[in-house]
Amino acid sequence: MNHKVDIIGASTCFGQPKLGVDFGPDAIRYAGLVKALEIQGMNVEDKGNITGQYKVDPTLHSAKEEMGLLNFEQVKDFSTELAEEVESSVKLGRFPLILGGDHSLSIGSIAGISPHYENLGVIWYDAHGDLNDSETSPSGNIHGMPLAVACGVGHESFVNLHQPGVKVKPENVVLIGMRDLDVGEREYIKENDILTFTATDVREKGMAGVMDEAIAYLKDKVDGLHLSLDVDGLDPLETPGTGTPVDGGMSLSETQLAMRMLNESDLVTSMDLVEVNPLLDEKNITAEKAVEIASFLFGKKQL
Ligand code: 5AB
Ligand code: MN
Ligand code: MN
Ligand code: MN
Repeated sequence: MNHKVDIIGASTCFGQPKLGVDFGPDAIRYAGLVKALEIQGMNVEDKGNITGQYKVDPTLHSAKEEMGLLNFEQVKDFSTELAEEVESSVKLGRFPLILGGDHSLSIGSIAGISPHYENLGVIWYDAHGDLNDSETSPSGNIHGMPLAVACGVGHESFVNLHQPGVKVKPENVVLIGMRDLDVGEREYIKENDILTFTATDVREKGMAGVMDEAIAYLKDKVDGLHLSLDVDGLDPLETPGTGTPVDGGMSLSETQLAMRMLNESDLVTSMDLVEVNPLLDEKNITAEKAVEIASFLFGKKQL
């Protein structure tokens, strides 16, 4: 594990209609992220927040739509700025830990990371596949599209953001925790044979079995591994402060185990920790759990 960690706050809420997720990075800081990582021996630099040039518009619910994409300009502008910040962190040999913010931010984070690898792997830990495009999306919300964009599907100014071309090959992607996939997403997963573990697969095989398979699948073919963790991958009883909760999710202890196994694999080179919305939370517990999850990825043990 790279011990040099850059914390990059991705203060955006334009990928979905609920206000407050742009405060996620600060909520995670207030829950003690920097100290928790320093205790694990990390050299942490907090780079502050990226906000993009657009002001958050409280009338977002009537957001402007362009070709089936809500807040298209804002997301594009934000992602471009984030990609630059993330790339400069990777260039310095540091581990970018990107705090969200809604999941559309991964358009920018992955665009900044992927130029540094021949074969970037991605683990998408989420209730959702985030594999929609403007045609398959039931909502027009771009936070349901970033993984499709990374795989080269979607509006060309997203697909070619920061650097032209496909950022991640579908065969280098593993989905974990899936339990709310749209029709078009299921088709995309089948057509591209993406290694997928649903929430019930996790029940059946156990998290250790799932992570063993995921790590074995990725380890010899990728030269970098990006973990994109949406807190709605966990059950809403664990992480209520998120915009699109889905019942039947992973527990904190299953997630801790997954993070411990990833730490031991020594494969992970960057992470998004996203969809924490303090306005929907109870006493900041979702941000506290986000800190716990990151701590386990960076080596925290219970004994
Ligand atoms: B999240 C849905 N598939 O596209 C859509 O939270 C939900 O980043 C997307 O995973 C959820 O609107 C996006 C119905
Ligand atoms: Mn999700
Ligand atoms: Mn997501
Ligand atoms: Mn969500």
